[in-house]
Amino acid sequence: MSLFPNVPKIQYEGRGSKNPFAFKHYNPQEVVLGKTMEEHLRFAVAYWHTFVASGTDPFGVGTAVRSWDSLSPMDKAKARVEANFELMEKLNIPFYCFHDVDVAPEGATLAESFKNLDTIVALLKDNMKSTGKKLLWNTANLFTNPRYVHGAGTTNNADVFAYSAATIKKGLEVGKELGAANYVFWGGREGYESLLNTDMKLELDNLGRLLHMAVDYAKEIGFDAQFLIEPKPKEPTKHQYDFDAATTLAFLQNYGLKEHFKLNIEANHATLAGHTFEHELHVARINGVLGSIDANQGDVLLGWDTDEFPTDLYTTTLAMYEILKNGGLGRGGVNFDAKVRRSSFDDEDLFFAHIAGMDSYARGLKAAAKLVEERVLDEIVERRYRSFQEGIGADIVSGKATLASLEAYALQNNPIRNESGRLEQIRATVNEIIFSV
Ligand code: XLS
Ligand code: CA
Ligand code: CA
Repeated sequence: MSLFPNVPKIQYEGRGSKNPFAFKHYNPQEVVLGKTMEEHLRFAVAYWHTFVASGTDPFGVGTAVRSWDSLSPMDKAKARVEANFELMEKLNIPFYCFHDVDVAPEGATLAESFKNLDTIVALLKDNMKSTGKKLLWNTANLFTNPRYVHGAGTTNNADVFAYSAATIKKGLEVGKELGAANYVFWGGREGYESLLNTDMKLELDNLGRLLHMAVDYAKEIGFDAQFLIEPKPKEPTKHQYDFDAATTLAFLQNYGLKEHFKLNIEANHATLAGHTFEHELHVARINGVLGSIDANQGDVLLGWDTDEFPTDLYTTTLAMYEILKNGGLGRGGVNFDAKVRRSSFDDEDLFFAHIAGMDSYARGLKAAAKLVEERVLDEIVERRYRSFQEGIGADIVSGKATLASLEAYALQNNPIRNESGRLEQIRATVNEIIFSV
């Protein structure tokens, strides 16, 4: 039985198609820089936004109209599994991602929650087998339930720490059972509100301990997923410990975890941190930890995590540029951690939203490929830094220069000349490339 009877299979029709149920740019088998679009992009559906979110906001209840709305919690969970695989099939999306509580309702006890999860995981496994769809990543939700009011791995309450550890242990077992390519840690409640009642050092040490336990356990059970940690600067906590890529990297290095983790970089989290998405991707890339992305966008006029579907071509182009420069995302992918607007409450909107996001990334990929192929930015950057290729600059880079040798050089080098950065001209060039593909 179809849960989305009004939606046909979405095909690539190309630029100029007026069919809203068609891709205009995402052509999975089209080869770009030696790989198909499907291989480059590794799209994933975010279970929580697409099948669980109902459109609530601080001023109103849900608006989404779904066929499973009136079912009991377990039946609802089962219907959502069907919906997930039908949507993936119709949109030709190969991967999905979920938190434990997205797929199965929490029980009255931890044991009951695990039992519910086992039932649904078996169903997910059957569906994955029959459809060939894969799990990009799973994760444990350690932030929604009131028990996490003071944090999970960074709580003041050791009982909550133990509960969190048990939940992560189960998450790793589920990931293994479903062959997840990655496992994500996003510390929603891992932060603090005020230093007046916080032992920051103990909290961070405990978080380091928890992540080491997870690394050890994954090894013990032979779960070889790539571990990912996802930075976010605020919401829900005022001071989030994993503020941005650079902060998270320092944490991983301090606690001897860098070799076990990469980063899952989300666009909206980047902008909340006061960075561009490409900045965060770049920081991760040059440090060798760019693992996966949560593809969405914020709203410049709103200061919160709106998780909109990505449609800004400038951002998708520069994001894909970083990904191409990274040599791809490896086991990672492009996960649509994005939700339809509250006013887009029909089932069809779920499809239109994914089509918009997939086309925007496909178009970004094509533009980025052109930037790479024609070495547009490489040439600009190489030219701009050419003073480090010879003379005194080469001495600095090679380590030959000392303060004394630089003083001797500077004393006789008058006047110093700088060159224009030509930023407006460069932006116009990038615009031309985005228009042209
Ligand atoms: C919330 C986060 C979350 C993570 C997974 O803002 O984006 O959804 O991706 O827990
Ligand atoms: Ca995310
Ligand atoms: Ca978000």
